[in-house]
Amino acid sequence: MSRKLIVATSNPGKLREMAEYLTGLNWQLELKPQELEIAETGTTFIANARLKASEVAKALGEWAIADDSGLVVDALNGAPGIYSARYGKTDTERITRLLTALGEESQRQAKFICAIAIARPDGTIALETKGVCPGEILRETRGEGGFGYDPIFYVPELQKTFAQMSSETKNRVSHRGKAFAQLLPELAKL
Ligand code: ITT
Repeated sequence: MSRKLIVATSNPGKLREMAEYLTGLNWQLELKPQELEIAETGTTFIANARLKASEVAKALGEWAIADDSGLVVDALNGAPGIYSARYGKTDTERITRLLTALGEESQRQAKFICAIAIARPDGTIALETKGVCPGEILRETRGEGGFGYDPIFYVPELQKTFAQMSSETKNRVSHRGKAFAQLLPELAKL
């Protein structure tokens, strides 16, 4: 018998990627109701992932999975970090603000971080993991795929931005891909 797993996100790009990792497992995925919004009051990615998973699980009385992620830019002292979603109203605004903040700065190292938590129906945390993907911030957008900050996040080893990669390639190298690679064997044991 398959159990229900609520995917606790309102971000369609994230949802698509999360679903790609989670299909084919013995879990029946269901999206959280839109009106159920959890305030991200934590000060770390892990804390916010736990909070979202736990509150959604408790509210619905079901297992829930949440992802808290963001872009950490060295030359901006780690900004936008856990505030990546709140850095602007749209993806375009967020990208423009980041490129303006960096200006002609030559130190453009950055990393994407993804924390994932899975909560039991009573809100206790059953699993959590974190994945990191290092890269650089370009001076302009490149590529059409992906979502969010993907068009300005360049991975030197592949000589491509996340937005220029196939979804298979992004899923293999990304912060979310790394977090799920650790999570999936543990999820299978639950
Ligand atoms: P939920 O909390 O509802 O899941 P959110 O968009 O608010 O959705 P976060 O608080 O975790 O999610 O913020 C993540 C931010 O980082 C958001 O602006 C994303 O677009 C961006 N982001 C995360 N992963 C990304 C990826 O793989 N590619 C590009 N941008 C990403």
